[in-house]
Amino acid sequence: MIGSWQDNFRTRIPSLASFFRRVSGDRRNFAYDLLPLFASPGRRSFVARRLAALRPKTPGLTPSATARAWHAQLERDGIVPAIPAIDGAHVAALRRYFEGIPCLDPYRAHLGSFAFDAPASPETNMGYYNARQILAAPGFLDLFNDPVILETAELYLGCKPLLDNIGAWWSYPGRPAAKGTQRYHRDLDSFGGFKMFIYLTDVDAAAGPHVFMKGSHRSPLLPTGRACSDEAVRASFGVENEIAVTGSAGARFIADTFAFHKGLLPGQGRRLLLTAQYNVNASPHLPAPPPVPSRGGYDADVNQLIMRR
Ligand SMILES: O=C(O)CCC(=O)C(=O)O
Ligand SMILES: [Fe+2]
Repeated sequence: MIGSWQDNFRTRIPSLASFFRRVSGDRRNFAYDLLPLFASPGRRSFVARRLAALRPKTPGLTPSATARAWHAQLERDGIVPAIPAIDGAHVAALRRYFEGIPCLDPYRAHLGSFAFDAPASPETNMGYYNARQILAAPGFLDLFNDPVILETAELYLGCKPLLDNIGAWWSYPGRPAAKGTQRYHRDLDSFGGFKMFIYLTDVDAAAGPHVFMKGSHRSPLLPTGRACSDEAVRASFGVENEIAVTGSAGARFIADTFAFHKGLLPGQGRRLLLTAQYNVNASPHLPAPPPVPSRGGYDADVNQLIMRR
């Protein structure tokens, strides 16, 4: 299960000097580096509830019936696999946008950036866009400020969420081995939260669907911080609780990625995914200071990591 106190401490903190250096460089590293010490669901929610008490709330929140239903499903399963898709014209605009800008394999950054359909090497499993590129995508803020999603997040966290940790990447087919997030893992980005995922290509069983182990978000079984085998995850949680999320381009789903999950290595077809996280505390993943100039029409608390006040 979870390792010793010392092992957990050292996961992100090789020395106290490096910890203080990282925290003085970016305050968000304080919680992030200590997260492995709070890797059990009980300890995480203990801290998350206390952090939520300090965060802003929507006065007189009256969540829609849909948000209440998604919240209940998220509590029970950790995932809401089918929420209404985004419209076809928006998907097409996003596809055109991402296909027109370069991406990068951070594990082979020396190979430089490349076009979406020309990965830098046969060993390049994924081609990533950076936060600034993603924030400039058409309609990004509207997509991720969907009022029903924000209501669901406030119900789940007990405070307004922080829109955080945005990502977009291609997964390339036919690579020799699954790598990184293509193997079962838990995310340890914050004390509580969930991600919204949007497929921007059609994703069938062969095109690298997201695979998720229902219920594992509330379980202390198996370690955090490293990939686990399919056998270990299935033995712990039951193969009947494993779901693969397929869908056409534009399909959306939300998932508490403290649960075991992975994005399968595609057998055929490239997969393009867009995602962001709704967190109770800030992760250090977004560039600081907030990259987007202040603008009206969006909740300043929810968007404080993205948008200057
Ligand atoms: O590629 C996927 O479907 C999952 C990626 C992942 O692990 C994550 O976004 O946390
Ligand atoms: Fe993940």
